[in-house]
Amino acid sequence: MIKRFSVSIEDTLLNKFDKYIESKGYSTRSEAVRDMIRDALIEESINYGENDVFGTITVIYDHEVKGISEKITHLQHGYFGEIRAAVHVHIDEKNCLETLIVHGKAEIIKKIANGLESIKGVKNVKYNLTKVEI
Ligand code: NI
Repeated sequence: MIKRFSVSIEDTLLNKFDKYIESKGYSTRSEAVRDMIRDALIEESINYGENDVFGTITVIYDHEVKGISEKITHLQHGYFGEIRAAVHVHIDEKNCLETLIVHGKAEIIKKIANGLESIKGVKNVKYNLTKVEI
């Protein structure tokens, strides 16, 4: 069931919002507001909820740093329950990119990302979490 509600908002803020949603390709404000509400609730649920989350962790590292590949593999084996898949791309002669597809408690996923980041030779780690439903 769809419900309607009205929102009071300053002119300038509404103008900025309209430009923003136009740049994102929304055809109505309602569509944009619904997506923003969903995003906010998912974000809240990821950070403070009890249920498992899905996500990716992307790592960029220099594979020429001594022992780095073993350290990364060792860390990943410690979380075999959470790491569902891994994709490895050789960026150039020395740099590698690895994306892990993960599933589990958000705090454990963040722990994996932090663990990877602390390995010497790892240049960048980014993670992205989401949920099936809110
Ligand atoms: Ni590689």
